[in-house]
Amino acid sequence: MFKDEVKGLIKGKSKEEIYIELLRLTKRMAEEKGNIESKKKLYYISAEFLIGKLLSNNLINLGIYDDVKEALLEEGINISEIEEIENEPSLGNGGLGRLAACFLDSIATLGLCGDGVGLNYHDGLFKQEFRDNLQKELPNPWIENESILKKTDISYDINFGNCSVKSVLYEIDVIGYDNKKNTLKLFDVESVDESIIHDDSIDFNKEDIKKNLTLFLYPDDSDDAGRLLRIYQQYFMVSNAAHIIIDEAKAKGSNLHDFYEYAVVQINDTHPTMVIPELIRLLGEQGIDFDEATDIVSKMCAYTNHTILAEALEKWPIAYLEQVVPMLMPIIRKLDEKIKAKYDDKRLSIIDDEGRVHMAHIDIHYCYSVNGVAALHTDILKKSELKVFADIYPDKFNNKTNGITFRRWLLHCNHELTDFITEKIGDGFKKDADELKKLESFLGDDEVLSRIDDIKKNKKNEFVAYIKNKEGVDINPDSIFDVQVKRLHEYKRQQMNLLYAIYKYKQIKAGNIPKRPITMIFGAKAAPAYTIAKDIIHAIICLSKVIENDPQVRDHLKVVMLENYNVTYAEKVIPAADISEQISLASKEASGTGNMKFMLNGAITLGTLDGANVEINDFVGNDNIYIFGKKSDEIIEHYAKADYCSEKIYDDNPEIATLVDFLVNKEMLKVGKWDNLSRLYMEIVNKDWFMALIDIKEYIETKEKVYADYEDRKSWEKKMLVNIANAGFFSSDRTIAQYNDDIWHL
Ligand code: H53
Repeated sequence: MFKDEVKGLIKGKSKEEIYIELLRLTKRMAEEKGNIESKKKLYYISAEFLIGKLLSNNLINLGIYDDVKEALLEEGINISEIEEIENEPSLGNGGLGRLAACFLDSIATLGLCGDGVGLNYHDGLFKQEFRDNLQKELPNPWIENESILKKTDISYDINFGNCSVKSVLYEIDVIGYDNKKNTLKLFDVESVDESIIHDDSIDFNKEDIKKNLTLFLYPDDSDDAGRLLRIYQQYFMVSNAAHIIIDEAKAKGSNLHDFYEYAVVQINDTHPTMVIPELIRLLGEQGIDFDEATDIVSKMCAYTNHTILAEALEKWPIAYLEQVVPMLMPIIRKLDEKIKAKYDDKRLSIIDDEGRVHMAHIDIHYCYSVNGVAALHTDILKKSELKVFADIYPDKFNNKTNGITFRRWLLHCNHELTDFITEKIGDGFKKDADELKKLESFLGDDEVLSRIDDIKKNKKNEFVAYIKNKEGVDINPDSIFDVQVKRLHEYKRQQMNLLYAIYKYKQIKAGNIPKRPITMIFGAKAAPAYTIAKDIIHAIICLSKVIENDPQVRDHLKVVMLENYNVTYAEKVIPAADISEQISLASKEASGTGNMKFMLNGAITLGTLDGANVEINDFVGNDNIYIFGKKSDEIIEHYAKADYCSEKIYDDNPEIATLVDFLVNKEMLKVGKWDNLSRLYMEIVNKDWFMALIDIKEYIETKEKVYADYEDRKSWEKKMLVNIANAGFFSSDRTIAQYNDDIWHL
């Protein structure tokens, strides 16, 4: 029936018109479903929402995907051709933003009343292109004439120290799987002006706040103007959020003295921290005195820490805040005075002796919950990184291990696997992910095992066709797909994987031909001002060229650097992966969520005992994961003692030195740039802040074992099945249920 309706809608239309018809259809149906309502509402504030394309996911959550797919097929159109037309929203960068998107999906699916609040970046995170084997950043305009955004008439006057802007609110439907909807609220400035950006560069006048405020996510902050712009963005985001939270609570009958019964705010990383003083300020305007306002706000705000990297724990100089948000400074000073009056430990202060405001300290003192995002991460927060705080607030600290939405990361991106699982254990797992465990009863069933393998082969073939079409790259579908896709950062150690690729190249040159060809796939964007990260990308691309030019090696080893890795690319490459690289320096990856997506799609993890890898290991057992490298305690000790010396490892281990030396050898310099390659070389030899060399030996040995084990197909297939069967815990439905039970109480 419904299929016929869809056929009527699309008959005789072009693909672009069909996309628009389906977009309108999903919007209509979402409207009919209506909003999830409750007295108390969650506001999930985040600088990033990496939502990915929405059409197919919305069709799945509305329960009409199969009908639409068939209706299209009957018109001779594959649904993937329509998916291609949608632009991927550019509202996020990495795990933080993708987590926010998965959470919104689960919140709606569980029928909890909760909206996301963020900014409507027009050019988003930059688009990555490779030119001369280097990353080039371009604007990434993604908003179409008719898009998923719905303009509202909600608007606020937002006042900064030296100017005012008018905001405008856009909304995106967040449709629960078989449930009603919530919204993602994205604030924009009315006066934003995309024309100040030129096509070929992301440079722009950073001082023209009225025009530039919502152009880019994470504008370059290597100068004062860039840093100030980030504060403008953050305040704009949270001031709008604070206004709308108050308005909605009042509309539901709150007298504001009972505000915390109407709203709970989840603060993600420190970017939204200013919501705390801003709410106190606005409550003051409504006649509530400082102490009561502080008490109310502290009862409704919760903070999630997503990293222990000092660089990501923001500390803003008072002078910056005085310039952009002078009205918040008296409040921040009072909040600080309360702490200083109570504790004489300087490490607990909000404002330090150098006149910097520690945003995370505001969160920890004035939120009622502080959580980490994986068991190990929370443990490190409590025992070392935030120990002084955990000691005074033992009850505030809690763990919420991250999760991923299975709607996108299984049902949408891997229909074959979804259907096969359904065939074997029914479709209960779609709502209760723990049911995947039932798959383990098939461990002895050869037919099931080969089907899992066939599905993987199909996904590899599909990926091969996709990348050929997109980038013109040829990949051997029979090779091992060894994949590391994530933000580029030294702590994630793409450079260590690169050193392995060099090792393998040299092995092949020496006549040690691998049993099966290997394809090493990288995908990563480097922050525009992060020089070494960009050098690592350059070196990976250069090595791929060196290999490509070498007839002795290229049939056995291929290195591919995906251009402009994003959610859409992830949805293609993750189901095709054999090996999931999760090789961060132990203690540094708060959780990771890519690791969970790979596991769910039957890739085997090669990783360190870091972040959620630890929990994956606990679930699948040592035989179904490859763990190597130093443990987090040891690494934390090295940092404490400052006794790590990469130069010593380099000097004492000629076999390691030759790998590093390769970076600046003749072949590499033929295709690459001396400045970049030599800088990376020097960095690794002299500094290696994230200790690639400490684990390289063990990494090489372990990876060799992984490749060898891959040849025992039956036992590998079992590993795949065990990984899929044990992925249930990593559903974001579980994570969100825990947030709700322990923190939000919606
Ligand atoms: O957040 C993810 C974690 C991951 C962590 C990531 C993250 C960002 O993407 C950006 C900033 C930040 O502080 C942390 O690196 O380990 O899984 C979601 O919690």
